Amino acid sequence: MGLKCLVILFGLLKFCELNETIHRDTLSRVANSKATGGIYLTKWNRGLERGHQDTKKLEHRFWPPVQRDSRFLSLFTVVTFPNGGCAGASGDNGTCMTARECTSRGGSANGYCANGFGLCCIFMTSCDSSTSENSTYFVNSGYPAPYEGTGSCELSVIKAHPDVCQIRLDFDRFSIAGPEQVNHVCNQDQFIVSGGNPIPAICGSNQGSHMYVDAGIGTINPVKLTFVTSGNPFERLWKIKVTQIPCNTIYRADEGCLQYYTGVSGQLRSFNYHPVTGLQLSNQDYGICIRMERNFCGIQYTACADTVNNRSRAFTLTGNSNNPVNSMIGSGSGANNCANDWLLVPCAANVGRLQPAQALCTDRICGGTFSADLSMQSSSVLSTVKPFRLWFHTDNTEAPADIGNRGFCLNYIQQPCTNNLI
Ligand SMILES: [Ca+2]
Repeated sequence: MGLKCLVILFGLLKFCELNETIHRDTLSRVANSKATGGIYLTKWNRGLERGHQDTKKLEHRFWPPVQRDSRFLSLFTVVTFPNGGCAGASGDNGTCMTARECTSRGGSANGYCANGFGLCCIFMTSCDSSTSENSTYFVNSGYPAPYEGTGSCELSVIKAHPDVCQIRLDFDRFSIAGPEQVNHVCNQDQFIVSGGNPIPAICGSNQGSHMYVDAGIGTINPVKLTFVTSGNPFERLWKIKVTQIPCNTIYRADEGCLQYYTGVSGQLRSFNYHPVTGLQLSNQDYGICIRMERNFCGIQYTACADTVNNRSRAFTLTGNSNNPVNSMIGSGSGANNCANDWLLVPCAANVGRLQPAQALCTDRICGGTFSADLSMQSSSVLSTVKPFRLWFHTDNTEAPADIGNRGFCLNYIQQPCTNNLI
Protein backbone atom coordinates (compact mmCIF):
# COMPACT_ATOMS: atom_id res chain seq x y z
CA MET A 1 0.00 0.00 0.00
CA GLY A 2 1.53 3.28 -0.99
CA LEU A 3 1.24 5.82 1.71
CA LYS A 4 2.40 9.36 1.70
CA CYS A 5 2.70 9.70 5.37
CA LEU A 6 2.46 12.67 7.50
CA VAL A 7 3.41 11.11 10.74
CA ILE A 8 2.62 12.96 13.83
CA LEU A 9 3.41 11.45 17.14
CA PHE A 10 0.65 12.26 19.42
CA GLY A 11 0.77 9.75 22.15
CA LEU A 12 0.35 6.51 20.25
CA LEU A 13 -1.44 8.02 17.28
CA LYS A 14 -0.24 8.34 13.71
CA PHE A 15 -2.15 10.16 11.04
CA CYS A 16 -1.38 9.20 7.54
CA GLU A 17 -2.90 10.37 4.35
CA LEU A 18 -4.02 7.50 2.20
CA ASN A 19 -2.75 8.16 -1.28
CA GLU A 20 -3.64 5.08 -3.18
CA THR A 21 -6.50 2.71 -3.58
CA ILE A 22 -6.24 0.02 -1.02
CA HIS A 23 -5.51 -3.37 -2.48
CA ARG A 24 -8.33 -5.80 -3.07
CA ASP A 25 -7.21 -8.48 -0.66
CA THR A 26 -7.31 -5.89 2.05
CA LEU A 27 -10.81 -5.19 0.94
CA SER A 28 -12.05 -8.68 1.53
CA ARG A 29 -10.80 -8.37 5.03
CA VAL A 30 -12.49 -5.03 5.28
CA ALA A 31 -15.75 -6.57 4.14
CA ASN A 32 -15.54 -8.91 7.08
CA SER A 33 -14.46 -6.29 9.49
CA LYS A 34 -16.65 -4.50 11.95
CA ALA A 35 -18.83 -1.87 10.46
CA THR A 36 -20.76 0.99 11.94
CA GLY A 37 -22.87 3.09 9.60
CA GLY A 38 -20.52 3.04 6.63
CA ILE A 39 -17.30 3.13 8.71
CA TYR A 40 -14.93 0.21 8.85
CA LEU A 41 -12.02 -0.74 11.08
CA THR A 42 -9.47 -2.76 9.17
CA LYS A 43 -7.63 -5.85 10.29
CA TRP A 44 -4.47 -3.76 10.26
CA ASN A 45 -5.61 -2.30 13.50
CA ARG A 46 -7.27 -5.30 15.00
CA GLY A 47 -4.50 -5.85 17.51
CA LEU A 48 -4.96 -2.37 18.79
CA GLU A 49 -8.67 -2.77 18.56
CA ARG A 50 -8.53 -5.74 20.84
CA GLY A 51 -6.61 -3.67 23.33
CA HIS A 52 -9.52 -1.36 23.87
CA GLN A 53 -12.70 -2.01 25.69
CA ASP A 54 -14.91 0.10 23.54
CA THR A 55 -13.75 0.62 20.00
CA LYS A 56 -16.84 2.58 19.05
CA LYS A 57 -16.06 5.26 21.58
CA LEU A 58 -12.56 5.68 20.22
CA GLU A 59 -13.74 5.58 16.69
CA HIS A 60 -16.27 8.29 17.28
CA ARG A 61 -13.86 10.28 19.35
CA PHE A 62 -11.61 10.81 16.37
CA TRP A 63 -13.92 10.20 13.44
CA PRO A 64 -17.53 10.95 14.14
CA PRO A 65 -19.87 9.35 11.56
CA VAL A 66 -20.93 12.69 10.12
CA GLN A 67 -17.45 13.11 8.66
CA ARG A 68 -17.62 11.83 5.12
CA ASP A 69 -14.79 11.17 2.73
CA SER A 70 -12.15 11.10 5.39
CA ARG A 71 -8.98 9.79 3.88
CA PHE A 72 -6.73 9.47 6.87
CA LEU A 73 -5.25 6.55 8.66
CA SER A 74 -4.72 6.59 12.35
CA LEU A 75 -4.38 3.87 14.86
CA PHE A 76 -7.68 2.97 13.36
CA THR A 77 -8.06 2.95 9.62
CA VAL A 78 -11.39 4.57 9.03
CA VAL A 79 -13.02 4.45 5.63
CA THR A 80 -16.24 6.22 4.87
CA PHE A 81 -18.15 6.30 1.62
CA PRO A 82 -21.41 7.78 0.43
CA ASN A 83 -24.45 5.56 -0.18
CA GLY A 84 -24.29 6.11 -3.91
CA GLY A 85 -25.54 3.96 -6.77
CA CYS A 86 -23.53 0.92 -7.79
CA ALA A 87 -23.61 -1.93 -10.27
CA GLY A 88 -23.94 -5.34 -8.68
CA ALA A 89 -22.14 -8.44 -9.87
CA SER A 90 -25.39 -9.67 -11.42
CA GLY A 91 -25.71 -6.50 -13.53
CA ASP A 92 -28.52 -5.10 -11.41
CA ASN A 93 -28.23 -1.63 -9.94
CA GLY A 94 -28.00 -1.19 -6.21
CA THR A 95 -26.88 1.13 -3.45
CA CYS A 96 -23.42 1.04 -1.90
CA MET A 97 -23.47 0.38 1.84
CA THR A 98 -22.12 -1.83 4.56
CA ALA A 99 -23.16 -5.43 4.92
CA ARG A 100 -24.95 -4.67 8.15
CA GLU A 101 -26.90 -1.78 6.68
CA CYS A 102 -27.86 -3.82 3.62
CA THR A 103 -29.22 -6.61 5.75
CA SER A 104 -31.09 -4.28 8.08
CA ARG A 105 -32.75 -2.52 5.14
CA GLY A 106 -33.89 -5.77 3.56
CA GLY A 107 -31.49 -5.90 0.64
CA SER A 108 -29.04 -8.51 -0.51
CA ALA A 109 -25.34 -7.90 -1.11
CA ASN A 110 -24.22 -8.46 -4.67
CA GLY A 111 -20.57 -7.56 -5.23
CA TYR A 112 -18.29 -4.79 -4.05
CA CYS A 113 -18.35 -1.02 -4.47
CA ALA A 114 -16.49 2.05 -3.11
CA ASN A 115 -13.18 0.50 -4.11
CA GLY A 116 -14.19 -2.64 -2.29
CA PHE A 117 -15.00 -1.01 1.02
CA GLY A 118 -18.74 -1.30 0.50
CA LEU A 119 -21.13 -3.91 -0.76
CA CYS A 120 -23.54 -3.28 -3.59
CA CYS A 121 -26.92 -3.82 -1.98
CA ILE A 122 -29.72 -4.91 -4.32
CA PHE A 123 -33.36 -4.40 -3.37
CA MET A 124 -35.83 -6.77 -4.98
CA THR A 125 -39.44 -7.19 -3.97
CA SER A 126 -42.62 -8.75 -5.25
CA CYS A 127 -46.35 -8.72 -4.61
CA ASP A 128 -48.13 -6.76 -1.91
CA SER A 129 -45.12 -4.93 -0.59
CA SER A 130 -43.87 -1.40 -0.27
CA THR A 131 -40.49 0.19 -0.78
CA SER A 132 -38.83 3.47 -0.02
CA GLU A 133 -35.47 2.34 -1.37
CA ASN A 134 -34.21 4.01 -4.50
CA SER A 135 -33.51 1.53 -7.28
CA THR A 136 -35.84 -1.26 -6.19
CA TYR A 137 -36.70 -4.11 -8.56
CA PHE A 138 -40.35 -5.13 -8.65
CA VAL A 139 -40.60 -8.71 -9.93
CA ASN A 140 -43.36 -11.22 -10.50
CA SER A 141 -44.10 -13.88 -7.92
CA GLY A 142 -41.61 -16.71 -8.34
CA TYR A 143 -39.20 -14.63 -10.44
CA PRO A 144 -37.07 -15.55 -12.39
CA ALA A 145 -39.62 -18.28 -13.14
CA PRO A 146 -42.74 -17.01 -14.91
CA TYR A 147 -46.01 -16.60 -13.08
CA GLU A 148 -49.04 -18.22 -14.68
CA GLY A 149 -51.63 -17.45 -12.05
CA THR A 150 -54.28 -14.78 -11.84
CA GLY A 151 -54.92 -12.08 -9.29
CA SER A 152 -53.41 -8.77 -8.31
CA CYS A 153 -49.81 -7.94 -7.45
CA GLU A 154 -49.03 -4.49 -6.09
CA LEU A 155 -46.01 -2.50 -5.02
CA SER A 156 -46.37 0.78 -3.12
CA VAL A 157 -43.53 3.17 -3.83
CA ILE A 158 -42.93 5.56 -0.96
CA LYS A 159 -40.68 8.55 -1.43
CA ALA A 160 -37.19 7.91 -0.12
CA HIS A 161 -36.98 11.63 0.61
CA PRO A 162 -39.52 14.49 0.55
CA ASP A 163 -37.53 16.01 -2.29
CA VAL A 164 -38.37 13.21 -4.73
CA CYS A 165 -40.42 14.47 -7.68
CA GLN A 166 -40.58 11.60 -10.13
CA ILE A 167 -40.42 7.84 -10.30
CA ARG A 168 -38.81 6.27 -13.34
CA LEU A 169 -39.90 2.76 -14.26
CA ASP A 170 -37.61 0.70 -16.47
CA PHE A 171 -39.15 -2.45 -17.86
CA ASP A 172 -36.17 -4.79 -17.79
CA ARG A 173 -38.63 -7.66 -18.27
CA PHE A 174 -42.24 -7.10 -19.16
CA SER A 175 -44.33 -9.83 -20.66
CA ILE A 176 -47.98 -10.19 -19.72
CA ALA A 177 -51.00 -11.16 -21.81
CA GLY A 178 -51.63 -8.80 -24.72
CA PRO A 179 -54.86 -7.01 -25.66
CA GLU A 180 -57.88 -8.75 -27.16
CA GLN A 181 -57.76 -9.02 -30.95
CA VAL A 182 -60.84 -7.02 -31.97
CA ASN A 183 -60.52 -3.64 -30.26
CA HIS A 184 -57.05 -4.04 -28.75
CA VAL A 185 -58.25 -3.38 -25.20
CA CYS A 186 -56.18 -4.73 -22.31
CA ASN A 187 -58.97 -6.81 -20.82
CA GLN A 188 -57.03 -9.84 -19.61
CA ASP A 189 -53.85 -8.52 -18.04
CA GLN A 190 -53.09 -4.91 -17.14
CA PHE A 191 -50.26 -2.92 -15.65
CA ILE A 192 -51.74 0.03 -13.77
CA VAL A 193 -49.91 2.98 -12.23
CA SER A 194 -51.89 5.04 -9.76
CA GLY A 195 -51.21 7.76 -7.22
CA GLY A 196 -49.34 10.06 -9.60
CA ASN A 197 -50.43 11.73 -12.81
CA PRO A 198 -52.98 9.79 -14.92
CA ILE A 199 -51.24 7.05 -16.87
CA PRO A 200 -52.94 4.71 -19.35
CA ALA A 201 -53.00 1.03 -18.47
CA ILE A 202 -50.80 -1.11 -20.70
CA CYS A 203 -50.38 -4.81 -21.40
CA GLY A 204 -48.51 -7.20 -23.68
CA SER A 205 -44.78 -7.11 -24.27
CA ASN A 206 -42.92 -3.96 -23.22
CA GLN A 207 -39.40 -5.01 -22.44
CA GLY A 208 -36.98 -2.13 -22.83
CA SER A 209 -39.62 0.57 -22.46
CA HIS A 210 -39.85 3.05 -19.64
CA MET A 211 -42.25 5.46 -17.91
CA TYR A 212 -41.88 8.56 -15.79
CA VAL A 213 -44.45 8.97 -13.04
CA ASP A 214 -45.10 12.19 -11.16
CA ALA A 215 -44.49 11.39 -7.51
CA GLY A 216 -46.94 14.05 -6.34
CA ILE A 217 -46.69 16.58 -3.54
CA GLY A 218 -45.98 15.45 -0.02
CA THR A 219 -45.02 12.01 1.18
CA ILE A 220 -48.27 10.41 2.26
CA ASN A 221 -49.62 9.19 -1.07
CA PRO A 222 -47.47 6.44 -2.50
CA VAL A 223 -47.35 5.65 -6.19
CA LYS A 224 -48.81 2.20 -6.68
CA LEU A 225 -47.72 -0.23 -9.37
CA THR A 226 -50.27 -2.98 -9.92
CA PHE A 227 -50.32 -6.00 -12.20
CA VAL A 228 -53.79 -7.42 -12.64
CA THR A 229 -53.76 -10.84 -14.27
CA SER A 230 -56.83 -12.76 -15.35
CA GLY A 231 -58.14 -15.12 -17.98
CA ASN A 232 -56.16 -17.82 -19.69
CA PRO A 233 -52.88 -19.16 -18.32
CA PHE A 234 -49.97 -17.12 -19.61
CA GLU A 235 -46.29 -17.16 -18.73
CA ARG A 236 -46.07 -13.73 -17.17
CA LEU A 237 -42.71 -12.28 -16.38
CA TRP A 238 -41.79 -8.84 -15.13
CA LYS A 239 -38.87 -7.07 -13.57
CA ILE A 240 -39.28 -3.32 -13.22
CA LYS A 241 -36.53 -1.09 -11.93
CA VAL A 242 -38.05 1.67 -9.81
CA THR A 243 -35.80 4.73 -9.59
CA GLN A 244 -36.63 7.75 -7.48
CA ILE A 245 -35.66 11.07 -9.05
CA PRO A 246 -34.98 14.11 -6.84
CA CYS A 247 -36.53 17.39 -7.94
CA ASN A 248 -33.29 19.23 -8.58
CA THR A 249 -31.52 16.91 -10.97
CA ILE A 250 -30.64 17.32 -14.60
CA TYR A 251 -32.09 13.90 -15.43
CA ARG A 252 -35.58 14.81 -14.29
CA ALA A 253 -38.09 14.56 -17.15
CA ASP A 254 -40.05 17.57 -18.33
CA GLU A 255 -43.59 17.90 -17.05
CA GLY A 256 -46.21 15.95 -18.95
CA CYS A 257 -43.83 13.40 -20.41
CA LEU A 258 -44.69 9.78 -19.79
CA GLN A 259 -41.60 8.91 -21.78
CA TYR A 260 -38.48 11.04 -21.87
CA TYR A 261 -35.53 10.40 -24.16
CA THR A 262 -32.12 12.00 -24.15
CA GLY A 263 -29.41 11.96 -26.76
CA VAL A 264 -29.10 13.21 -30.31
CA SER A 265 -30.63 10.05 -31.76
CA GLY A 266 -32.74 7.18 -30.52
CA GLN A 267 -35.78 5.01 -31.09
CA LEU A 268 -39.37 5.52 -29.95
CA ARG A 269 -41.92 2.71 -29.80
CA SER A 270 -45.51 2.61 -28.72
CA PHE A 271 -46.33 0.15 -25.95
CA ASN A 272 -46.68 -3.46 -27.07
CA TYR A 273 -45.07 -2.63 -30.41
CA HIS A 274 -43.80 -5.63 -32.33
CA PRO A 275 -43.81 -5.95 -36.13
CA VAL A 276 -45.23 -9.51 -36.03
CA THR A 277 -47.08 -10.16 -32.80
CA GLY A 278 -47.65 -6.69 -31.36
CA LEU A 279 -50.95 -4.87 -31.40
CA GLN A 280 -51.43 -1.17 -30.90
CA LEU A 281 -53.05 -0.62 -27.51
CA SER A 282 -56.36 1.19 -27.25
CA ASN A 283 -57.15 3.86 -24.67
CA GLN A 284 -53.72 5.46 -24.80
CA ASP A 285 -53.08 9.16 -24.27
CA TYR A 286 -49.61 10.31 -23.32
CA GLY A 287 -46.66 12.53 -24.14
CA ILE A 288 -43.29 11.44 -25.48
CA CYS A 289 -40.51 13.96 -25.01
CA ILE A 290 -37.00 14.22 -26.38
CA ARG A 291 -34.58 16.49 -24.58
CA MET A 292 -33.39 19.20 -26.93
CA GLU A 293 -29.63 18.76 -26.94
CA ARG A 294 -27.28 21.72 -27.09
CA ASN A 295 -26.97 23.30 -30.55
CA PHE A 296 -29.83 21.28 -32.01
CA CYS A 297 -32.89 23.09 -33.31
CA GLY A 298 -35.07 20.50 -35.04
CA ILE A 299 -35.88 16.83 -34.93
CA GLN A 300 -36.44 14.35 -37.71
CA TYR A 301 -38.48 11.15 -37.39
CA THR A 302 -38.27 8.12 -39.68
CA ALA A 303 -40.19 4.84 -39.49
CA CYS A 304 -38.00 1.99 -38.24
CA ALA A 305 -36.83 -0.66 -40.66
CA ASP A 306 -39.20 -3.60 -40.71
CA THR A 307 -37.18 -6.68 -41.60
CA VAL A 308 -39.86 -9.27 -40.97
CA ASN A 309 -42.77 -8.14 -43.13
CA ASN A 310 -42.85 -7.69 -46.90
CA ARG A 311 -44.51 -4.35 -46.35
CA SER A 312 -43.47 -2.24 -43.40
CA ARG A 313 -45.75 -2.28 -40.40
CA ALA A 314 -43.53 0.04 -38.40
CA PHE A 315 -46.21 2.74 -38.52
CA THR A 316 -49.71 1.29 -38.61
CA LEU A 317 -52.19 3.33 -36.60
CA THR A 318 -55.43 3.21 -38.58
CA GLY A 319 -57.03 1.29 -41.44
CA ASN A 320 -56.77 -2.39 -42.28
CA SER A 321 -53.03 -2.85 -42.22
CA ASN A 322 -53.31 -6.32 -43.75
CA ASN A 323 -53.51 -4.26 -46.94
CA PRO A 324 -51.45 -1.21 -47.95
CA VAL A 325 -52.81 1.90 -46.23
CA ASN A 326 -51.80 5.47 -47.07
CA SER A 327 -50.80 8.07 -44.53
CA MET A 328 -53.58 10.18 -43.07
CA ILE A 329 -53.20 13.63 -41.58
CA GLY A 330 -55.11 16.29 -39.72
CA SER A 331 -57.89 16.37 -37.19
CA GLY A 332 -60.95 16.34 -39.44
CA SER A 333 -63.44 13.51 -39.60
CA GLY A 334 -62.92 12.53 -43.24
CA ALA A 335 -61.53 9.21 -44.43
CA ASN A 336 -57.99 10.55 -44.62
CA ASN A 337 -58.04 12.37 -41.31
CA CYS A 338 -57.07 11.26 -37.85
CA ALA A 339 -60.17 11.63 -35.72
CA ASN A 340 -59.69 8.59 -33.52
CA ASP A 341 -56.09 7.42 -33.25
CA TRP A 342 -53.09 9.58 -33.98
CA LEU A 343 -49.50 10.52 -33.32
CA LEU A 344 -49.19 14.27 -32.91
CA VAL A 345 -46.00 15.72 -34.41
CA PRO A 346 -46.09 19.50 -33.96
CA CYS A 347 -46.03 21.37 -37.28
CA ALA A 348 -44.67 18.40 -39.18
CA ALA A 349 -43.24 18.59 -42.69
CA ASN A 350 -41.72 15.94 -44.87
CA VAL A 351 -37.98 16.38 -45.15
CA GLY A 352 -37.14 18.25 -48.34
CA ARG A 353 -40.58 19.72 -48.63
CA LEU A 354 -41.02 22.77 -46.47
CA GLN A 355 -44.58 23.78 -45.88
CA PRO A 356 -45.85 26.78 -47.86
CA ALA A 357 -45.86 29.92 -45.76
CA GLN A 358 -49.65 30.13 -45.64
CA ALA A 359 -50.29 26.47 -45.01
CA LEU A 360 -51.73 25.30 -41.75
CA CYS A 361 -49.42 23.07 -39.81
CA THR A 362 -49.89 19.33 -40.02
CA ASP A 363 -49.99 17.91 -36.53
CA ARG A 364 -51.84 14.63 -36.37
CA ILE A 365 -50.45 11.74 -38.39
CA CYS A 366 -52.08 8.30 -38.64
CA GLY A 367 -52.93 5.71 -41.28
CA GLY A 368 -50.60 2.93 -42.38
CA THR A 369 -47.70 4.95 -43.84
CA PHE A 370 -45.55 7.49 -42.02
CA SER A 371 -45.61 10.84 -43.81
CA ALA A 372 -46.73 14.40 -43.15
CA ASP A 373 -48.41 14.42 -46.58
CA LEU A 374 -51.20 12.23 -47.84
CA SER A 375 -49.12 9.53 -49.43
CA MET A 376 -48.46 5.84 -49.96
CA GLN A 377 -44.76 6.64 -49.70
CA SER A 378 -43.13 6.73 -46.30
CA SER A 379 -41.05 9.82 -45.59
CA SER A 380 -38.84 11.29 -42.90
CA VAL A 381 -40.72 14.00 -41.05
CA LEU A 382 -39.17 17.15 -39.61
CA SER A 383 -40.48 19.25 -36.73
CA THR A 384 -38.86 22.42 -35.37
CA VAL A 385 -41.38 23.11 -32.62
CA LYS A 386 -39.67 23.28 -29.27
CA PRO A 387 -39.47 21.54 -26.91
CA PHE A 388 -39.42 18.30 -28.89
CA ARG A 389 -42.56 16.49 -27.92
CA LEU A 390 -45.01 14.01 -29.43
CA TRP A 391 -48.44 13.02 -28.22
CA PHE A 392 -49.97 9.60 -28.84
CA HIS A 393 -53.69 9.02 -28.62
CA THR A 394 -55.92 6.04 -29.32
CA ASP A 395 -59.62 5.58 -28.64
CA ASN A 396 -61.29 2.41 -27.42
CA THR A 397 -62.29 1.00 -30.81
CA GLU A 398 -60.50 -0.70 -33.69
CA ALA A 399 -62.80 -3.06 -35.60
CA PRO A 400 -64.24 -3.02 -38.15
CA ALA A 401 -62.36 -0.14 -39.82
CA ASP A 402 -59.03 -0.69 -38.11
CA ILE A 403 -57.49 -4.15 -38.29
CA GLY A 404 -54.08 -5.53 -37.40
CA ASN A 405 -52.44 -2.22 -36.49
CA ARG A 406 -49.12 -2.50 -34.71
CA GLY A 407 -48.61 1.05 -33.43
CA PHE A 408 -45.37 2.81 -34.24
CA CYS A 409 -41.62 2.48 -34.14
CA LEU A 410 -39.74 5.64 -35.12
CA ASN A 411 -36.08 6.51 -35.17
CA TYR A 412 -35.36 10.11 -34.30
CA ILE A 413 -32.33 12.25 -34.97
CA GLN A 414 -31.95 15.84 -33.86
CA GLN A 415 -30.99 18.43 -36.46
CA PRO A 416 -28.25 21.03 -35.87
CA CYS A 417 -29.14 24.70 -35.77
CA THR A 418 -26.87 25.43 -38.75
CA ASN A 419 -29.40 23.95 -41.15
CA ASN A 420 -31.57 27.09 -41.39
CA LEU A 421 -33.70 25.75 -38.59
CA ILE A 422 -35.12 28.34 -36.27
CA1 LIG B 1 -58.65 3.00 -32.34
